[in-house]
Amino acid sequence: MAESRALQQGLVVAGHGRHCWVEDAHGVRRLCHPRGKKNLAVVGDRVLWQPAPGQGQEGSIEEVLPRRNLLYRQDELRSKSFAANLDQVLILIAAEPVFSESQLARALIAAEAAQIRPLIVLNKSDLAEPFARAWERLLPYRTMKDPDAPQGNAPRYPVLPLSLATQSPEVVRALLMPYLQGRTTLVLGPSGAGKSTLVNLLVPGARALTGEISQALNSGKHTTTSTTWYWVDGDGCGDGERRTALIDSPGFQEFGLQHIAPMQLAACMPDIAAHAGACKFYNCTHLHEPGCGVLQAVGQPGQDGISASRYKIYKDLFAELSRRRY
Ligand SMILES: Nc1nc2c(ncn2[C@@H]2O[C@H](COP(=O)(O)OP(=O)(O)OP(=O)(O)O)[C@@H](O)[C@H]2O)c(=O)[nH]1
Ligand SMILES: [Mg+2]
Ligand SMILES: [Zn+2]
Repeated sequence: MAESRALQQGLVVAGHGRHCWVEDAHGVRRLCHPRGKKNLAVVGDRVLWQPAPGQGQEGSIEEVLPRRNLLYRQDELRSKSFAANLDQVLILIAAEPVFSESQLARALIAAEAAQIRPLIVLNKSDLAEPFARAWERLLPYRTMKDPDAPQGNAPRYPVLPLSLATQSPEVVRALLMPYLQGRTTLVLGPSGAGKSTLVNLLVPGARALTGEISQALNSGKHTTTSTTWYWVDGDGCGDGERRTALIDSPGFQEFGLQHIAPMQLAACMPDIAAHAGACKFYNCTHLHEPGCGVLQAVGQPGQDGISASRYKIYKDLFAELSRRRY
């Protein structure tokens, strides 16, 4: 009895209310219940668990192991964790429904704050006109430079066009696998962008519910209702090779950033940060100060300027994050 109930390491692959599905070293998944309030785990967490006595396949989570990172949003009233221990977040938006630039910017800021690298994919390029408009709106993101890159000219965020409805799985794989291979990637984006369609395409047998199916079943607006981990390379993997994983998530509408201090904002927006060094005052808020390098760069033509829409997002967010708490 003692041996069979020994603690084992597992990976949280899906959430289910307070409970979650944990995958063991053999790839077997079982429903586990958290012991106490402290052990609330999220997808991507490594946990220590043990089988529950006399309950067949179920188990209990005894400990959540320390996280490398956690991507979450903090709305006015609640905090929502997306997933933990990520290498990357793939922000999937589409030509239709028209994406909100503010939501895109917020997702990028949350990723930067958690030190998780983002990748932007614009889906539904088969819808030519709305796609052209969306691609144009992404110009500031396509041209944003990486202040950390040695050359100084590398883009901060890869921005890729895609048409999951019309491109073959081979074409999609050729385009995306260089970014996904050997990494754990959370697929994040608004409802209807095609997140589950992408997972189904890259993970044969995933059978994640997609829009058409939910419409047929007459269910609500959000097709995916819980976050789920998928292995992209099947069960077998080469010795020592890191496996590729994709995490499907429900579409988001709200994206609160209450966990970020207003003065931290500029550092999480690379196009703003690039000009903050030129400000006269070290504690410049970039809102009204004389000699502000950021204000000077707003609306400047050319690739080094800050677009008016990005600066407005900065200003509005600064006000929103200053209003909160205390
Ligand atoms: N025209 C077009 N439609 C697409 C494309 N990719 C996906 N779709 C459709 O978009 C709809 C939504 O796709 P889903 O994969 O369910 O979207 P989702 O992002 O998972 O949505 P939620 O689960 O609600 O967050 C479905 O009807 C898809 O068939 C595309 O490239 N072009
Ligand atoms: Mg979905
Ligand atoms: Zn300034």
